[in-house]
Amino acid sequence: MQKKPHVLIYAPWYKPAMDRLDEIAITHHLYKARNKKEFLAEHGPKCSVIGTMHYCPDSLMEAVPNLELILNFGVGYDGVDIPAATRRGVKVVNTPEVLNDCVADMALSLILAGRRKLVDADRYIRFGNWEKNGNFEYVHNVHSSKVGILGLGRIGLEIATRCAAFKMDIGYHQRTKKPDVKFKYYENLLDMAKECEILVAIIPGGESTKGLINESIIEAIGPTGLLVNVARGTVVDNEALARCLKDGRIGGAALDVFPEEPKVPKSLLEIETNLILTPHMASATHLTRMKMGMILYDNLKALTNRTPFTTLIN
Ligand code: A2R
Repeated sequence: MQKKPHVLIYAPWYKPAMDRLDEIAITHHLYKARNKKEFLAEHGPKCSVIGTMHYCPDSLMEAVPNLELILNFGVGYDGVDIPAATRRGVKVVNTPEVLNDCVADMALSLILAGRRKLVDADRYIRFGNWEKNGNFEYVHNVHSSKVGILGLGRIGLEIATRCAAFKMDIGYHQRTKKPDVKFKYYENLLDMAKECEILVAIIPGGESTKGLINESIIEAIGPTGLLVNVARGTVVDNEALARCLKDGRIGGAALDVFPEEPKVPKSLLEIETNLILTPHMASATHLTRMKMGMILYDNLKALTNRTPFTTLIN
């Protein structure tokens, strides 16, 4: 019988899926340890795999000298030091595709809730304003509105399909024009922001996209516009967004991701209307999280069987 690999779990994921790893591996749960340094010193050297969610710096790889594989629960891997892994001959796998529909559903939920001001409307009733002040304010359409998708990749395309079903006018921006889609391509993000009423971000995080949605882009979305971020918190200049929301230079925003999760910038928390905040839950349904976990399970099995990894990044 083949020997089971030892896996260092840095950050836990969906438990029913993570528990399945115990069938084919011996897991060591670093996040549960009181003294992480001692735990790493004891278990690091016997592990050939690290399991994590979006994060694995070179220093963690250093503590696992026999490392062969990093299992990254999620499609985004901006927190995993890929160059360091490659330099060390370590393979990295992620969980693409199976979450496309879920993240797109969430993007649409945020578009609908943001445009129709569902969260503010709920508060309006709860604070007694309906009885006191009469009907809620008028809001903006979802249908017939112009949406600009920043990143028409796997998830972006699913968002576009849903926007089309809602009779929206669709455009997109990314670095390369897609030859096979009918949506309007904007070479320049600012031009798209000026023309659209809703801008949805669904691009990778990391240095190359940091602060891409800056104050000029936010202002260009405009006082009746909505920004939806289901990409990474770092993609938006959140301080600029808070300023623009405060003085009405942008109509609203709906954010599922933040630069230093689970912390949310104070400047955003202080804003009481026209801003919807959700705790990075776009792919967090039972079914999708199970599917994501099973991709990692299959890759771990591939390591033992010395067969090809299914979702190799490097
Ligand atoms: O730029 P392109 O032509 O490589 O298109 C990619 C686009 N993208 C960018 N667009 C504008 N400026 C950039 N600096 C930039 N970098 C990348 O993002 C591509 O169309 C899209 C990413 O698509 P996929 O690789 O298929 O990723 P997927 O599965 O849709 O996930 C997107 C992101 C993840 O990385 C997580 O951060 C987040 O959604 O959950």
